[in-house]
Amino acid sequence: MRIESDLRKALEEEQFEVYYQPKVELKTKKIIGMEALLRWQHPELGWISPAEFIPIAEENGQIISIGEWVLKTACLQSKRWQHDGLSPTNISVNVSVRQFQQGTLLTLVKEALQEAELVPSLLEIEVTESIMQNTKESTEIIRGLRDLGVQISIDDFGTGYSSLYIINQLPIDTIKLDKTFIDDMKSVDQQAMVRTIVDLGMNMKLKVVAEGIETDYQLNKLIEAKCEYGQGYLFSKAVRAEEIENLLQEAP
Ligand code: G
Ligand code: G
Ligand code: NA
Ligand code: MN
Repeated sequence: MRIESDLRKALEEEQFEVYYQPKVELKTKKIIGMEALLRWQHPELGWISPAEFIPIAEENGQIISIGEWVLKTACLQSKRWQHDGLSPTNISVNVSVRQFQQGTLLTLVKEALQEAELVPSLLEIEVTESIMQNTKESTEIIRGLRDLGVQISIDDFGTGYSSLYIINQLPIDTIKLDKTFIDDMKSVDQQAMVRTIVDLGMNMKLKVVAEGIETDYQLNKLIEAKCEYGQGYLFSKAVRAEEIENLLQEAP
């Protein structure tokens, strides 16, 4: 398959770029962090969505080298923003189950932090509930990351089978309320669901970040539900690092 074979060249030929999507405090719209999101510009096919090529890279193992590159690039970028005098913000990086299973994640994270001379608490690792396929190993790795001082966030929260188990058993910092809950905020049932998850998060002393906020209506309903943080096109899509500098300088 074309994409699979071309993926092999993408790293060495520098076709990847890391984009950043701001994460904001909902009440003030103040930027409190960024999510690193990988982008691939194929020389002939143009932009290919990570939703398309990440699963392939997970399947054939290339996610290991790609993931390493994303993590190091994001850490170095975060440090560069600090050098440029922008106030430090938390940076989150998505990590696949496959990277968890590979056994070198802790070493890699340590290396990335050292290379960038980044304060560990500024790095957040985003994982999905599917890491629970390997409960014991995953729990150990998450503990190890926490011991380094790195933060852990559960992506697409509420869509997997083990949401409550995760909240109860893992030392995590943040849950990211999946976009599917936000899409349908006109429904009273969905509003109840969102309020309940936000309460659960608060009671467990977790940060709750709503994903995929696109309208003022959704924003207001989330604020009513006491959700404190969010991401979405209403604030900004994922943009290149240079554009983030403008956003941070404009910031109140
Ligand atoms: O940014 P976008 O909505 O196109 O991302 C599509 C999917 O690809 C999302 O599920 C997102 O989490 C995933 N993704 C984006 N960048 C990375 C990355 O660097 N590593 C991993 N593992 N997944 C990523
Ligand atoms: O799986 P993960 O949550 O990491 O994926 C995030 C994906 O959602 C990225 O591809 C990102 O570009 C996309 N995204 C972020 N904000 C919005 C939004 O407001 N609307 C839509 N449709 N997608 C969004
Ligand atoms: Na997400
Ligand atoms: Mn994510």
